[in-house]
Amino acid sequence: MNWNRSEELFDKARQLMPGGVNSPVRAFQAVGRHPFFVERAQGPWLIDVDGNRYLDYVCSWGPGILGHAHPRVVEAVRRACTKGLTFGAPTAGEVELAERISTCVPDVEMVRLVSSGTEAVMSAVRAARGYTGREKILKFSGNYHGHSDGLLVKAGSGLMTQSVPDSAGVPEGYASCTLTAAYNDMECVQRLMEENAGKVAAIVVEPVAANMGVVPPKKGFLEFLRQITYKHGSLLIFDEVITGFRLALGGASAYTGVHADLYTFGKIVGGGMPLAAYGGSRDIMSLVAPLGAVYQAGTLAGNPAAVAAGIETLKILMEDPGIYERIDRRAGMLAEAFRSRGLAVNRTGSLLSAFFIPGYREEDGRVENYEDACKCDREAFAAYFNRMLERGIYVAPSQFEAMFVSDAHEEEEIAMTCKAVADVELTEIFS
Ligand code: HOZ
Repeated sequence: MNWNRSEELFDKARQLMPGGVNSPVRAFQAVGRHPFFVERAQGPWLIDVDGNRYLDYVCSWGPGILGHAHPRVVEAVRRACTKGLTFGAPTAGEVELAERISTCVPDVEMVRLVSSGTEAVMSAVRAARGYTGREKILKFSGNYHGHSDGLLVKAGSGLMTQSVPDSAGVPEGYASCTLTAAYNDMECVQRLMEENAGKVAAIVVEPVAANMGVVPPKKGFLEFLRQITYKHGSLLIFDEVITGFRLALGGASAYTGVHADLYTFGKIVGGGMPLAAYGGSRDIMSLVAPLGAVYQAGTLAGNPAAVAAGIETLKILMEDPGIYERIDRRAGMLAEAFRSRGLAVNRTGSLLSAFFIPGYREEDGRVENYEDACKCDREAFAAYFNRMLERGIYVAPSQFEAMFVSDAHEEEEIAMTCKAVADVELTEIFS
C-alpha cells in the first residue's frame, strides 16, 4: 500500500486546520501514523485517494448501519436536493421523521430536530434544568456527550484518546455544575445524589457506554438509575446518539426495558447527514420554545436533505427488522475471533471493543468502567491498528472508540476480518 496522495493532502491540511482535521480522533495521533484521505465508500468498503481499499468498521463512527451509500438513501437525498437545500421553514419531511422517531421510541412523544449530537445533549440538559429548576447534572467518567462546556468533564472519546478528560477553556462555573460518578458504580451515584439532594436536574448516561470502548451496563445499573432519579425528583436522560436505532429499532429502552425521561439521538437518525434529535414526554418537551421558556433554535435544524436521509434510513430499518439479528450475529463472530486471541472483549449487539490489557485473563472479568479501560496498553493497540490497516481492515484509530458492524458487512467480509485477527502476532504487539 502507498499513501502518497494522502501524505500530500495531510501536509497541506496541517497548515490550514488544527491537526489537519475537523475532529481530533481523525488525525490518527494515537496510532502513530498519518490519516488516509477518503475518496469514496460503498457498502462496507472505504477507498482512499491512493486507491487503497479498507473494510470499514468505523462506519462514520456509527451512522452507517446500512453500510455506505445505500442506494435508497442516496436517491432520497438526491430527490430532496433537487427541490432546494434549505428553507428555514417547516417541511412535510420533518413531520414524517418526527412521527417515525416517536413510533420507534414511544417514550418520545415530542421531538426537536437539531444538527449534531452535541447540540442534542446540550439542549436536553437545558430542558431538564428548565423542567426541574435545578442546576446540577450527574454524568459518568468515560461517557462522552459531545463537546458542550458542562459535559466536557471526565469525558471519553477523543478526550480519553488524547489523555485530557477535562478540556481547557471550560469555565470553572460550568464544570462545577457537573458531578461525575464511575460508570456501573451504584454506591457512588447514591452518595452523590444524597450529598446533592434537591440540586440534581438530571442523570445523563450512555445506556451502553461506547466512548471508552464499549462498556455495557451491569445488571441492574440502569434500573437503579431509574429508581434513584425518581426518588430524588431528577430526570433520567439516555444519550442514545450511538445506541439509538442501533441496539434495536427502539434503542436502549427497547433493548433493556428501562425507560428514560429524555432521549438524545444522532448518527443513524440522520442516515449519514448532519442531523440529531432530542425528545421525551409531552410534558417536558412543552417547555421548549416557542411553547415554553427553554430556548433552543437552529437555521439548519430539520434540514430537508438530512431529513430525507433520516426518513429513508428509518424506513429501511422499520421494513426489515431482520437487520438487527444479522448485525448482532456477525458482531458475535468478530467478538469470538478477538476472544479466542485472549483479549478482553465487550459486545452489545453490533457494538464491540477488544481491549488490549497486558496480561489479561478471562477470570479478570469484563471492562466495567473508565478505570478498567485505562488499563489498556495504548501502544499495543496502535500496533494492532496498523497491522489491521495493512491487511485492509480499518478499525477506529483509538482504543476507546467502538467497532461498528453494518448490514453491508456480509459473512464473507466478517470471515476475512476474523482471519486478519487470527493472523496478527499478539506477542510481538505486547512486547
Ligand atoms: N467523537 C466522535 C466519536 N465518538 C468522533 C467523530 C469524528 O471524528 O468524526
